[in-house]
Amino acid sequence: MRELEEALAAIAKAPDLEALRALKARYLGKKGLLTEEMKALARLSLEERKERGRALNALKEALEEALAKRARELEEEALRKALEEERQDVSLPGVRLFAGGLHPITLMERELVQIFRALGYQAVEGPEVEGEFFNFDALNIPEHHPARDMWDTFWLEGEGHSLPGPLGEEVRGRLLLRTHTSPMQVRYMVAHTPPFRIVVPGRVFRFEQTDATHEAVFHQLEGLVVGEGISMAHLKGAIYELAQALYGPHSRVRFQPVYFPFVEPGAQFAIWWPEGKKWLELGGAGMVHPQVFQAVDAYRKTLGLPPAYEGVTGFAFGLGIERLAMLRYGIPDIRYFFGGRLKFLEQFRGVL
Ligand code: FA5
Repeated sequence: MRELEEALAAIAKAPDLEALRALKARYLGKKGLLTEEMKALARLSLEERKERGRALNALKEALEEALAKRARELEEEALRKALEEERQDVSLPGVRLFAGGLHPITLMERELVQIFRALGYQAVEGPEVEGEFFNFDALNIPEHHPARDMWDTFWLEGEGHSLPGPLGEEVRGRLLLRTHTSPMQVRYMVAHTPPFRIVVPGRVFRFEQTDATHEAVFHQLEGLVVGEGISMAHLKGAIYELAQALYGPHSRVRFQPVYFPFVEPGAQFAIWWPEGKKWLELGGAGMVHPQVFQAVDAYRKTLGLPPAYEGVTGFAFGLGIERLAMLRYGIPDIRYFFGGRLKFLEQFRGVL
């Protein structure tokens, strides 16, 4: 029975379940030692077989019991270890989940659009890559005219480009990144007949040095109202309503004459910010220049459309969205908006 003692000792010391399985196969498996012994019984006499058989059965039971015991021990040990290692401290503070947030410029843009929607304006958008004709020529800014220098331009390389016009027609010519949202005035007028009121939010580009209040990429909101009898008074009224909606009943508006080729008379306008006690220069405005209406009707003619802008007048304005957002959110430098710093952007996201 020395073999038995050895076997029991080996089982009791089996380091893991795999070693235990190997031991089981060695003693009790199909070709195991005990199985072989059992087979050998056949060669014994009846008397010997009985005795030896009983002993082997006892041995088998002892081995099975030892194997089961060791298996239980190993499983318990594994469980204990897992519990120890994978322990969770349920008293630790949880991880905060953040929802996405809208960019401050998007928030400001939406607020502005909402204000004008309430006044009956429709919001439309236009392409950022524009044709020279829509960004300049049709707006009464011919090539070589000094007024072009008002907008330092990013030109797309090469000649002979084409882009879709207001009605999807192909327009050939030099391409640029629009320097203002005003080209949408032309596109919209070509494709629609007055009366109408629109605002055009969008991104614009200027080949400019940046500083705390100037970016090369920024956003504007264009407004255009055309119809019979539209006057400068309507323009003042629109900007006044904007001031009231933004800064309440104590806000005021101010207009000063200024030159833009596509309006006559032209003005720059400012809104009184009661909280900060200062005037905010917001943008340019004026009455749509007759040359612009003529350029639009001439373009309509090339598309086979009848003239639509004889006998109407209109006003237009264009304001910078970043300047307003800087005040709204207390942002000291315009370059933070698109500097791509998470620390800045994270201030505008929601928390779940
Ligand atoms: C224009 O772009 C004209 N299209 C505005 C206009 C529309 C006049 C319709 C008449 C009728 P201006 O270049 O001044 O004008 O720009 C308008 C506003 O955009 C400025 O008042 C300012 O608020 C903002 N802006 C201009 N340049 C920058 C810049 N580099 N960075 C940030 N905001 C700017």
